[in-house]
Amino acid sequence: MIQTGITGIDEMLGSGIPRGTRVLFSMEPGVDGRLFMISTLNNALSRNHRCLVIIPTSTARVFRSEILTLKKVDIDDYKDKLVVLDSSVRDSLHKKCPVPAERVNEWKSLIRETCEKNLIDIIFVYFDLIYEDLGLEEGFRMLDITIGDRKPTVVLEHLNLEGDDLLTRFSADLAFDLIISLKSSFTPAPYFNFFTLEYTSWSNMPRRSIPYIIINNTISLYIPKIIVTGPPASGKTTFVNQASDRGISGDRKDLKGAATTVAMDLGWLHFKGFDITIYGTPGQPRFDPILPQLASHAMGVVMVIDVTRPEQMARVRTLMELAKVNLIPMVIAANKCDLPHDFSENEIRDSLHLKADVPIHFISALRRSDVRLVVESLVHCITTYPF
Ligand SMILES: Nc1nc2c(ncn2[C@@H]2O[C@H](COP(=O)(O)OP(=O)(O)OP(=O)(O)O)[C@@H](O)[C@H]2O)c(=O)[nH]1
Ligand SMILES: [Mg+2]
Repeated sequence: MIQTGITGIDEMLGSGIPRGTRVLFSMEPGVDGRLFMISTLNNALSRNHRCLVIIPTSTARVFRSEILTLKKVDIDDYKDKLVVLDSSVRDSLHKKCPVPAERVNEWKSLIRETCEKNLIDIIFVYFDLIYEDLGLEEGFRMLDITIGDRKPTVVLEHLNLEGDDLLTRFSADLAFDLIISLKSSFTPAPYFNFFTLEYTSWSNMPRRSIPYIIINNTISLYIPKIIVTGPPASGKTTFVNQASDRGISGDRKDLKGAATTVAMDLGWLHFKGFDITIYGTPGQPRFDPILPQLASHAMGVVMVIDVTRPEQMARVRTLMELAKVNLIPMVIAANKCDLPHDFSENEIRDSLHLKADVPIHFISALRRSDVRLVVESLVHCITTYPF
C-alpha cells in the first residue's frame, strides 16, 4: 500500500493505494491542488519507496526547491531513492527525435531503463506537457511499463481543461484505478477548494466530495458548518459542548433560573482528519427568525430530540423545514435515553416522515463517546452525499 499522507483520505481509501495501480490527481484551473501529489511523493519517500519523478515543465533544481518549500523535503536526503527526469530530458529527446511517434518509443525505453536501473516502485508524472507533445493515448503508452513481472505504481497530475467528459474517459478507457479531482467552489459551502474521490477500481466506495483547506502546507479536510438543532431543552448545548475540542456557548439564565441558549453555541473539533465547525441553534421558537441564517451553507444537520418528550415532534417537524433538511444530510440524535422512556425508532421515523437512510442514534449527550458516534455518522453521510 502507498499512502497519500493526507489524514482522512487514506482512511477513506481503505488504508491507502494498492501497489501497481494508476492514480490520477486531476486539477481544475485555479485550484490549489499541487500538494496532493507532493504529499504522496513525500510520504512514499519517507517510507523508503524508490520513486521516479517525470517533470518536463521544470528542472530538477527548481522542483527540489519547490518541494523543499512545500514539504520541507530535500531531494538530496533521498538521493538514492529519487530519480528525476526533467525538462532537460524532454529537450534532448525533442532534438534527437523530432517525430512524435519515435519520441514516444524513446521516452518509453528511457523510463524503462531508469526504472530497471533504480528499482523504481512508483512513477510520479506531471502530465501536461507530455499530453501537449504526444497526445493522450501516446502519452499513456509511454507510461505503460512492466519490469519483470510487476508494474510500478503510476501517479499522475494534470490540469483538466476539458471537464467531466475527460474524467469519464480516464476511468473508462484509460484504466485508472483511482481518480481524485480537485475543484474550486462547492454547492453547500461556497468559496472552498474541494476534492472528489471520483472512482476507485479496488472498492465500490461511493463518490465523495469534501472541502479542504491548506494550513502550513498541509491539507486538512474541512466541514465548515454542521448545525445542531432541536426543540427547547432537548440537549443541543450539551451535545455541542461534548462534541467540541473548544467552543463558546451562548447560554443565559431564564426567569426561572434555567439556562437556555440565546443566539447560538459554537464549537470546533478535529476529528478523524476533519476540521469541523459546529453551530448549535437556540431551541426557543422566539429565535426562529435566525435559524435560516444559521442553517445557510451548512453541510449537515444533527437533530437532537428528547426521547422523554414525544409531544415535541411537531416542533421538530417545523425545525426540519427551517433548516431545509431536504437539501442536506441529517442524523437524528434521540437524546436522554439514559432516562426512562418508551419512544421507539419506528415511532420517531413515522412521526417525522423520515426516509430509511436517515440514521437515528439513541444516545445520552452526557456521554462524549455517544456524541462522537453521532458526529462520525453525520460525517459519513456528508462525505457520501450527492451534493
Ligand atoms: N439525563 C440527561 N439529561 C440531559 C441529557 N442531555 C442534556 N441533558 C440536560 O437537559 C437540560 C437541557 O440541556 P441543554 O443542552 O441546555 O439543552 P438545549 O437544547 O441546548 O436547550 P435550549 O438552548 O434552551 O433549547 C440540561 O439540564 C442538561 O444537563 C441527557 O442525555 N440525559
Ligand atoms: Mg442550548
